Amino acid sequence: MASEREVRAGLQRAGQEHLLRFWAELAPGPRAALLAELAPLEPEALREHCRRAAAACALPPGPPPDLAARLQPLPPERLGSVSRSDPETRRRWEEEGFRQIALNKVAVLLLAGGQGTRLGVAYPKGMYRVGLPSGKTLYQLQAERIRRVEQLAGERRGTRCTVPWYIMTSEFTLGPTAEFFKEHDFFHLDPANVVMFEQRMLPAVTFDGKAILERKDKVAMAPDGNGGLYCALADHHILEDMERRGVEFVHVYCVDNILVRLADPAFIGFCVLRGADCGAKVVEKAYPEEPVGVVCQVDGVPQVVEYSEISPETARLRASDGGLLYGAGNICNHFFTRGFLQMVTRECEPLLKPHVAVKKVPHVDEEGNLVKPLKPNGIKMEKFVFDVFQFAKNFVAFEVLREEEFSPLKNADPADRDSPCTTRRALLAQHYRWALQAGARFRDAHGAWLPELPSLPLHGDPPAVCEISPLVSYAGEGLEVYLQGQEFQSPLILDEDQARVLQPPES
Ligand code: UD2
Repeated sequence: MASEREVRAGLQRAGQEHLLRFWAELAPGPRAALLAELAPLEPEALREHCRRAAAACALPPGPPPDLAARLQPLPPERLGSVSRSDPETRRRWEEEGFRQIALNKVAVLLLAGGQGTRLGVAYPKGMYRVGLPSGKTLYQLQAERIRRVEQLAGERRGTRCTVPWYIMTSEFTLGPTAEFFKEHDFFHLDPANVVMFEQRMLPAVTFDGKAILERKDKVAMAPDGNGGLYCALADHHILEDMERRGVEFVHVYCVDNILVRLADPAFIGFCVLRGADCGAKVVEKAYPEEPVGVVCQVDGVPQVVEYSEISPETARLRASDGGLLYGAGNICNHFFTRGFLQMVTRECEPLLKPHVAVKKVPHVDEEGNLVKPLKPNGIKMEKFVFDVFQFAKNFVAFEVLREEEFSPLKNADPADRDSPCTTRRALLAQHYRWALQAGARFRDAHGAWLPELPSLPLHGDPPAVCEISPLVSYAGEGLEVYLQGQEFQSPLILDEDQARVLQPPES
């Protein structure tokens, strides 16, 4: 453990000695905690971090003035599309994806270090229950999709296979996430195949480049963004772990999309058959201001322009067919080859430019009083996971259907978008569609038939409550055996292990 003197010398070099200004009044415990927090901050990097934050803040707000002129939509040859391809092509993609999974060459990597500020819960988002009849959390749904995709791949190829689950956490999420997995027996996954690792934290900085003290004995730290992935991969030797397991392809995804298809065979297969080193799933943006990045080209190079960094005028531009010109919405589902990740972590990570977010950061004033600012007073710097797309040799995008694959949980109820209510509805509507497609019919409590496709409303509650365990079906497959030609009354829960069909008792 570094001594006070060493830490103080480092802080002096970084121009941040004020972080020790309450040292004299701290008890031994808080002193040790503060030293432990400060010791890993390398002086030159800290100085540079604070300098960059202040410099970025001095720039005028909004996107660079010339950005619009440098943007272009992604050329069509880089884009695959589920809805615009024929069944045979889709089958080939899927087949290839399953083949790679069965060969144990595919891993999934969850980005779960975020603080979930908008949702406003004090625990990691993956532990959230959106109110499904089964009471499942986002983590449980994801774990069960991993088990099911392993099973499907194994059955096709007559083998047993594993999709390792890497989970990037942060200081905020590691403890509770690890605890939650233990409590739930890793959702029946082998713990040896669930690898949690922690991303770095960075200090929040004032507009004049000083790191902020949140308490007398604590620096205001925040995770370094989901692009902190690349440092974290190197810090924890994760790529070496992948290599030992023979993993060649990694599906990286964010925690909050209730419909996420882990290790999606179609996406993996498409990327592999295209020889891509890097890929992104996209959906058509629902409306110009939707908070998703836009997959496009900047100066001819594939990139994502984040929703916070595109001007409203550019976001509203229309193409000749009437759709949004920049309509390829990033859903934070990425494909990387291990080789690409290796190259990025070794060579390109330092080139990633941090993004600036101006926030209200609680802090202590000169006298040591706690202050909850009413207006933004600090800068948080984050790297973005997709900023490595620019280094790809062969980047592809894969367009999927929103109603099948994207419904993120961002806001607390009663927000009208991306809330527990909208995500629950999206999942239940999907399962209702799957059940109808498999030949089920539903009656309401009075015995009247409920509507069938295609008269289903796109928004609002589905006519019947129907929840299908991911252990029974990953993407709507295999349901005929339980549902074909059968009548059900809402709610219908198609349960896992024994594939039980749970029905309310006859009244
Ligand atoms: C993300 C995408 C956005 C769009 C949207 C779709 C980024 C930078 N932006 O925006 O383009 O695809 O999702 O829902 O990817 N996280 C960490 N560490 C951090 C910060 C975040 O692991 O330091 C994780 C977080 O736990 C989550 C994911 O990254 O799983 C996305 O983070 P977010 O919810 O803050 O991103 P959002 O919605 O602004």
